[in-house]
Amino acid sequence: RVRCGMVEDESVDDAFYIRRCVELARRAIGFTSPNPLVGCVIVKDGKIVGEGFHPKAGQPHAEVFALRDAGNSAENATAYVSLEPCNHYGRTPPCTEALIKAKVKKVVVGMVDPNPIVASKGVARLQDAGIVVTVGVEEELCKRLNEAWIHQMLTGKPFVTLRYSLSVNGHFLDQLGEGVTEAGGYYSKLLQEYDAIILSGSLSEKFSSPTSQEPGANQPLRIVVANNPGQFTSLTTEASKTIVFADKEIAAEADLARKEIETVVLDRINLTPILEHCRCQGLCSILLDMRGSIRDLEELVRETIEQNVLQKIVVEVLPYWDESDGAESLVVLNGLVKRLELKNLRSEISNRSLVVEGYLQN
Ligand code: AOF
Ligand code: ZN
Repeated sequence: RVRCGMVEDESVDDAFYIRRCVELARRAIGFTSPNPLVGCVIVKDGKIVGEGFHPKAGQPHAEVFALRDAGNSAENATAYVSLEPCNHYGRTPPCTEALIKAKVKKVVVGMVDPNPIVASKGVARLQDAGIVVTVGVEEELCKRLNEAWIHQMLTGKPFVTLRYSLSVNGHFLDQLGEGVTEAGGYYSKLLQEYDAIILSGSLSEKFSSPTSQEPGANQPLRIVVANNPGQFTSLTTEASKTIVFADKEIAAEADLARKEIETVVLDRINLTPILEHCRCQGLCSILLDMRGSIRDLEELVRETIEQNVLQKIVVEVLPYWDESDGAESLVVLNGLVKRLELKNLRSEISNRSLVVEGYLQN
């Protein structure tokens, strides 16, 4: 376990410790939903004496693990938490009471908890108990850590991200199998962050296995959309659960009832029942992956934009000029929207590709 050594000026280093909290929280990526990722460190005399993170919904919160780790050293120490400590009895008891009982003298909070049952009540409870509280340190980083959870908490709707890969001449490349998973690669890491992934049912078997390769990764639920007659592949794998949304024709043609694949048959594939399924299952984040034939998912992409439920776009540009047979361009989505401006852009360059991501809202 990593311990960070002596730090001379504690007040200047609040940001440093909150960044450490975020680092710890990230260890549970893919496992905490529908709860957020949270990390906590306990610092005394410029030294970390306890660390913890929230491992899974139903299990103790980050603060409890960090306090346990610190033991008696928590007395008169400062607790750093990436998310405001909770003040409610949920699946677990309130963290505010645990911090008060441990006699910490100060709490530094990355961001206020948007959950209406917490929403600043945790801060107020700590202050009432005489604890000094600082709120809003490395706030943007903490918000990004839980962007999907925050969105779902504030809107009651899942966070939807659209993803695709392009050649340098603007053709979709996923049907060629580019951007497939590799441990440490952006796609493998991305998959880990989502509760569900929506895929076309007409992917060839060769490219049909979008599985995160990160060690011990939790795999997203695979939502297969089957609306293209004659091309349906079931995408069954041992690694992750699959549910198929099929239109009537495909369901009959592929004889899905007999194949023991969980299937929802719709007159026509559309976004609403898919999002509703995710909401009912407590799935907070969905990756709409335009892998395979873009035409299969075109309608869904249109609907996400028309219904204003698309939050984020992730585009991978691969270093190829590609004019091979069947190469398709973004033209299929023409006329969808005049102009969309992505905000809060981020990019990542590897030797294989350039990944650009941005948000539709601020
Ligand atoms: C924290 N630290 O590590 C987490 C918090 O059902 P429960 O008891 O797990 O409560 C879930 C809510 O508690 C969750 O929606 C969020 O508001 C907060 N999560 N809070 O102080 C943590 N995981
Ligand atoms: Zn808590």
